[in-house]
Amino acid sequence: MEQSQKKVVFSAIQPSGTITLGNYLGAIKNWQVMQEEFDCVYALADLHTITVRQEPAQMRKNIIDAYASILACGIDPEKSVFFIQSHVPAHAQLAWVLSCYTQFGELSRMTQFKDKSVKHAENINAGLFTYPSLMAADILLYQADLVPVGQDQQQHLELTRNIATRFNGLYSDTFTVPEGYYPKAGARVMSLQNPENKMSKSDTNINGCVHLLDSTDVIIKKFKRAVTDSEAIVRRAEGKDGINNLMNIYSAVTGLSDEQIENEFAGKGYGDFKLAVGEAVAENLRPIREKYEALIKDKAYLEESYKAAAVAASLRCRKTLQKVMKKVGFVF
Ligand code: ATP
Ligand code: LTN
Repeated sequence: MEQSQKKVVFSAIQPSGTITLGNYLGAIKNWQVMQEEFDCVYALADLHTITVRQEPAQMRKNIIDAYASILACGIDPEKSVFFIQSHVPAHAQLAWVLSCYTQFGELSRMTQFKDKSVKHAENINAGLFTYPSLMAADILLYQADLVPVGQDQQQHLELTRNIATRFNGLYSDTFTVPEGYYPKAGARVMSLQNPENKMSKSDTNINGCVHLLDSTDVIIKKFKRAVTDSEAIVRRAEGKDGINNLMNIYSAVTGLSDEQIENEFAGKGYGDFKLAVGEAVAENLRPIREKYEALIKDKAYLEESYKAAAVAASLRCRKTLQKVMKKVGFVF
């Protein structure tokens, strides 16, 4: 097999619900661009998903839906390896080892852990706490150079870099220390209803979150209801969280700069702007939705794709896992 000189990219997304506009603009859109230039490995992080209690039948549906949605976004199995994390046991194996090289204090500082502990106070399980060690294993298994993620994952990525550096220091060079890769526009898409919070799959206010598979009508309605402010001038400024968010989204889907957007809507009200953003987003997502509708009917193709990808991913990470086990002192 040709082992290319291209940089290795790794990223993953949890199949914890239907994919959102935030996931698309903050992550998947970049995945698609990067596969043209880099050696890309992408995963559905289903092991991470059970850190929050899931209903089994719904979880199975979410995994297949997310797999088909991401293919529909243009992730091409001929260009990238796109697999399901639980199909490659090396992830759980390396995660255990790395959890012994991750400090309690480091994990305690993770804001995602703190946030999710508040949100799921009835189930603050050990997996939720050691989540970043599994994420580090995902990335380090493939010797990734670049990890495209939204800004909310920056802290986990820094921890991954610390774990890799620590391990390399103890046992000589073993892991590539990865760099985060953050998209400019769309890095942090906020809720349309509470623009100080990020748009999230698990948002309880359905109007706050645009899903990848929402119909054109639903998308436009959600944007029409987006929370703004009382100034009625389309411009980026501190304290205008709602408008800033809409400008980010509009810029991410149209490629326009802030200045161009401000000029386009000079003298117009928020109603016009919200409609324009809704229409632009709906138009952007329409081909994805159409492709998804076709893919989700073809279960045989989906199964064939994720099975082949699991074999490819397993082969790629075998050497790194072996190297780690040997260095630590396990007997072969
Ligand atoms: P959950 O609600 O279950 O926490 P989520 O919607 O926050 O899920 P993740 O699966 O945690 O999504 O994230 C997948 C990818 O999408 C990550 O790279 C993350 O940084 C990115 N992402 C998630 N939400 C946003 C957002 N609002 N804006 C930009 N990027 C995002
Ligand atoms: N924790 C990430 C999903 C994720 C990931 C990864 C991202 C799991 N493993 C490895 C990048 C690299 C999230 O919740 N967004």
